[in-house]
Amino acid sequence: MGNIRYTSSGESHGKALTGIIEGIPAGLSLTSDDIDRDLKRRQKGYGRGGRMKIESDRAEILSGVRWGKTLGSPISLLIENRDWKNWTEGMSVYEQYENSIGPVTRARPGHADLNGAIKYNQKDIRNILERSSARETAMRVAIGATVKRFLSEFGIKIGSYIIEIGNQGTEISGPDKDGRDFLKSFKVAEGSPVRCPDEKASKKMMKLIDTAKAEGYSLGGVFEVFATGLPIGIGSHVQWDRRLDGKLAQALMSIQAVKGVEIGGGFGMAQRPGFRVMDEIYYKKGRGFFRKTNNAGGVEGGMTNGMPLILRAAMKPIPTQRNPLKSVDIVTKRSIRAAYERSDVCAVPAAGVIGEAMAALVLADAFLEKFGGDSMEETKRNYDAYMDYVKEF
Ligand code: EPS
Repeated sequence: MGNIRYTSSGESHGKALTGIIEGIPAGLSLTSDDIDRDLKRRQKGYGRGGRMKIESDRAEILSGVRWGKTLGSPISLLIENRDWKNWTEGMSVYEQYENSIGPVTRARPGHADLNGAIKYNQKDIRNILERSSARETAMRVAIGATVKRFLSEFGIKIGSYIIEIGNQGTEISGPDKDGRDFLKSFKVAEGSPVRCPDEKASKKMMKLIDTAKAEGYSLGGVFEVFATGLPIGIGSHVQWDRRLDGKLAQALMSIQAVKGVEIGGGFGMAQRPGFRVMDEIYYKKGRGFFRKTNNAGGVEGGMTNGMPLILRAAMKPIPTQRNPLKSVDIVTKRSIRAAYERSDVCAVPAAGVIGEAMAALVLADAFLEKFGGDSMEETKRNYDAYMDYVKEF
């Protein structure tokens, strides 16, 4: 990282989330509508809890854009937390409200609660859970939407869909033959309440979520993120921290509750003989080099190979559950049941949208490492020249 830099701040029930992204060249058309579209997508999804009925996320662009175009300067964004109005005292920055609500002392297994409380020396777990909460991913999605806008200028499209919830999967997954229609799957998934491209499986997934909700437990699942239109040669083999697959894995792993990441054929490839794993190379005049399979998921040697990028991430069930698990009160040290106020039953559909944002940030950073440019014109000039060169190679 370094070509695109970004950071965010904000507590889950604080006043707002803020974010800054720097490195997008000058002259890119950008409006808050581009961002709000993805924010809305992240909020949807069957299985979300009461909080999403309160929030209606919108991003305000505070800087870095003039008359609808980026300036090349840092872009800062603000997303208000509507729930803040219920927490003005409990989450106040002023000390006079210190005793307005009691402390959270019952750590939830699987959450940041216990480790965070010990590490930061906090006897009120709220001081940890407010930031570890997946609420902050709203800002990741907003920041990610700005770079998706940038990448789209170069024909790069990024999307996601859900391929598993609990033990319910769909056949529409995994690497496939040349020409697999990612965009079509994406379009179908966008119309599904669980963001799954398979209508039959969608219904079964929803049923599973209904059962989990009724019985008071949470569910995980697997989402797939794809990117099409990537040129050959984004990322590099020359140093461990320039390998694109490594960066993508880290980016997806950083999403709350993600416990596994695969690229292309992923874990399944370990069981197959080599001749059933490698994507053989072909050449045709006019078309250039091409592959008939995509087990590599679009990355070989830490670089894009011109095939669609395919990433999968496995999300564990959300730790907060209506039927709380056994835990210990961090103050009294007595055995108790973990804390529960409200929660989502399943947030895998939302995690897919977050995965798109994280992948887009890695890709935009590596893209700018390759092509550079302080203005869109400059980046496009560099990109076009390289694409002409690749055609001639
Ligand atoms: C979250 C717990 C829930 C989720 C939240 C993530 O929030 P609350 O504690 O306010 O009910 O709704 O997700 C969001 C607020 C969001 O915008 O995605 C958690 O503990 O991670």
